[in-house]
Order: sequence, then structure tokens, then C-alpha cells
Amino acid sequence: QKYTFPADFWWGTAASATQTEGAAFEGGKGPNIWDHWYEQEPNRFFDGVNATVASDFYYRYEEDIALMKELGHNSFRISISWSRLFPEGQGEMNPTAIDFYNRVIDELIAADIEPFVNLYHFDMPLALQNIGGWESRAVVTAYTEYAKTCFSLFGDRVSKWFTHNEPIVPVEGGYLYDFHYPNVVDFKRAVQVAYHSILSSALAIQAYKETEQTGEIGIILNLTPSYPRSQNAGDVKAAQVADVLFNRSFLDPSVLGTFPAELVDLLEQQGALPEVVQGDLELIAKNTVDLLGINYYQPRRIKVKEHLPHPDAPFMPEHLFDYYEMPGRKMNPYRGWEIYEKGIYDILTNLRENYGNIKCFVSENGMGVEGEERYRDEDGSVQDDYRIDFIASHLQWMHRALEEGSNVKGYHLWTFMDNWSWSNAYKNRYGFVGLDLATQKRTVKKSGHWFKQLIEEQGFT
Ligand code: BGP
Repeated sequence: QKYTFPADFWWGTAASATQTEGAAFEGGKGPNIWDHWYEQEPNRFFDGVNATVASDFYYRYEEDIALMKELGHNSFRISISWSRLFPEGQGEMNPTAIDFYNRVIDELIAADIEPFVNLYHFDMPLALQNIGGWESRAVVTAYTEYAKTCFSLFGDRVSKWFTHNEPIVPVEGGYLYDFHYPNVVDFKRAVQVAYHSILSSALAIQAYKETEQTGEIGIILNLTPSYPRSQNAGDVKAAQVADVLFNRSFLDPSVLGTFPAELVDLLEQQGALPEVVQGDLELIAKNTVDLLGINYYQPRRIKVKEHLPHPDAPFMPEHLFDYYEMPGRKMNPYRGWEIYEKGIYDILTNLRENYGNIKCFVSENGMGVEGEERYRDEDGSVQDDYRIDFIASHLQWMHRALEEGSNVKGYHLWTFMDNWSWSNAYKNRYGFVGLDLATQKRTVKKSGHWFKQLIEEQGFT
């Protein structure tokens, strides 16, 4: 069977500033929480490798964009580093950063690659974290100013904007499960952070609409379909709770403008309702997204809670459900994530049926693999047939959703080139292009060539 996609489908990849730019202490950039955390605890998560150089995109963007063009991509997501533009997060702007992002955007446009620009990808400026990060309303205000600045600096050329990438991840990482700075474990504070992220997104959308620019603005969410172990009432209920907490908490306000009633009830029961200022909820209701980015890696497998937590234990989401391993599941052994291709179809079907078939695209999907150098051929090109299979099998399900009327407009792989990652540095490689860390040499993998052909043929068999 041939899987054919629309001629104007967006094909490309996604990346983020911290993970690619390098030049972490150059060009007038101020420190963000990652720069700071590395200095504090150099060996905690990163194999001792920080993001100071990363894949050197700051200096090599021309070469990288040329390669992207050669590989036929028509779009690319970058993020702007907030602390590069505003070294203190607010106040004085860094002219070198304006120049850098202007050059990147112009280079992409000259290569016929549409820039998709994301404003926040996990990289809180340290100066703002020091006054409370997303817990602080002042930071929401600073973010809105930063967003407005980006629209006015780059909005004449950028017409796809995103307010956040995976805003639930800094909540989980920073305030629940201890894998992002500031390593707090506190459900109530996590809820405040989540609420302020949603509010900031609505404020940025409002600001964008006020510019009268004609592009689209959205948010990028990591959606994890939540499947119950069985159809027993307990399992089904547990899976719904996980869905409300981890998906609908952001999806509903972003697309529908409302918070799920089940979420509000749950937070009330836990005494964890966030501080809401009068007028916020109207603002969130009015400023929903034009476009939704979906990052899909893995589902959640949920069963009813079997052993109740100690009554005095501080509340955590896992008090309401348990995870289980689905027998026979397919795994990516390197990242420890389940591979379940149909999840992408289930997400798109859910959006079509329950979210007004919101315009969307797959903004991240990908397979991180450790030790890829062993698959290199004599020219140094990684023969990553496993990645081709991974992408093709997800695209098949996406194609089926499209045929059934899904409003899905494109597919971006995570990521263009092997890059630095938050908790495991360069351990797992994701790119269409391999990176030799010692020399910064870029070599296209087999999947990169395969994807080029797919784009040329508007599909694959
Ligand atoms: C997403 C993030 C990316 C990227 C990716 C892969 O959650 O948006 O920044 O890192 O996951 O995850 P990891 O690098 O942790 O394997």
C-alpha cells in the first residue's frame, strides 16, 4: 500500500535552544536553570556533559540549515532562549541575540524552510527562577513581555508561534518527581506552576492577537493516551484520573478554554487549588490556541490502585492509580519507553471527536538509541533501519487518522541532529543526522535519506 500525504504537509524536525545552540555563556546570554544546575551538580544527571557547546548550532546554523534544505524539509521548529534575549529574564535586551535569531530565521526562510518558533522549552532564566520561577505571578508578567518582544522582533517573518513546549514536564520534573531544577516535591506548588504556565500561554496568545499579525499561535503538548488494564470499573476510573491529570489538565484549557470539572474537584479535595486572580478564567476561556502541536512518545498503562498510600503521606498523583506493564508490549530498550504506534491515531481521533478537530500536527515523535555508532557503515553513516520502521509505523497510523478526517497537518521528528538531552546528555541519539561529538562532524543517517525520499514522493510504501 502507498501512504500518500497532502502536498502541503509539513515535514521536518524539532529542536530546542538549550539542546542545540551551545554558546551557553557567550554572545551576552544570561544563565538559565540548566547552566546553573550543571554548575551546582555536574554529575547528577548529565554523564558529566553539559550543554555549553551542545551541537554548536549557534555557530553552525548555516551549515545545518543547508543540510536540512538538502534533505527536503519544509519546516523546522526552534526555540528562542529567553535568557539569551533577556539575560536577566526581563529589562535589558541583548542585541547580539536579536541579531542571531534574525539570522537564523532569515536563513531558514531563504532555504524555503518555514520557521516554527517556540517561546519556552524548559529554560527558565536563572534570575527569574530566583524570584520564584513559574510559581511567581511576576514571572508570568515577564514572560508576557518576552513573548510580545518576540512577536514584534520576528513576527513579520514568523507565522507559526508556540507558547510552550510540554509545559507539564517542568511541573513534573521541577515540582513532583525531581528531575528538573529546582527539585521541589510538592503537589500544591506543582499545581500553581501548572496554572501559571497555562495562564502565561493565554496571555501570550492574547498579546499575539493584539499585534494584528496574521500567523497562527498554539501550544505544544506531550499527550500520553491513558489505557486501562481492563474494562473493570476500577481500572477505567484510574485511567481517567491519570488522563485528567496528565493530558486534560493542559489540553482542555488550551483548546477548549476550560478546566475539566474532575480536575477542579480533585484539586479542591486535596486543598491544592491554585491562586487565581479575578479575570484569569475569562482570559483563558477567550485565548485558546489556533494550532496544537502533539509530542507523542509513549502511552500510559494504568490500573486501579492496589495498595493505598499511608494516610499521612503528602499527596502525589500516584495515590490515585498504579502503572502496569502491558504483557507483550513493545519497548525501546534504550529510553525505557513503550512503543505503541496506534497511540498517535487514538490521540488524533480524540482531538477530532472531543476537541472540535482542532488544527494540529505531530510536533515530536522519535526514537532515542544508545550506542548507535555500532551501526555506522564505512562512510560513517548510521544504518538506522529501526528508526525508519519506527517512523513509518507511526505515519501509517497518522495516515489512517487523516483518511478518517483528522485535521493533522504535518510531522516533525525529534530531532534533526543528535543533541544534548536534559537527563542523559548524549546517551540516546535521536537525529536524522549523526553527530560526532569530538569533531562536530555531521553525517546523515539512513533514515535521513529515507525521509528525503518520502518528502519527494509525498509518502511511502
Ligand atoms: C521531549 C522534549 C525534548 C526531548 C525529547 C526526548 O520531552 O520536548 O526536549 O528531549 O523529549 O527525550 P529525552 O531527550 O529525554 O530522551
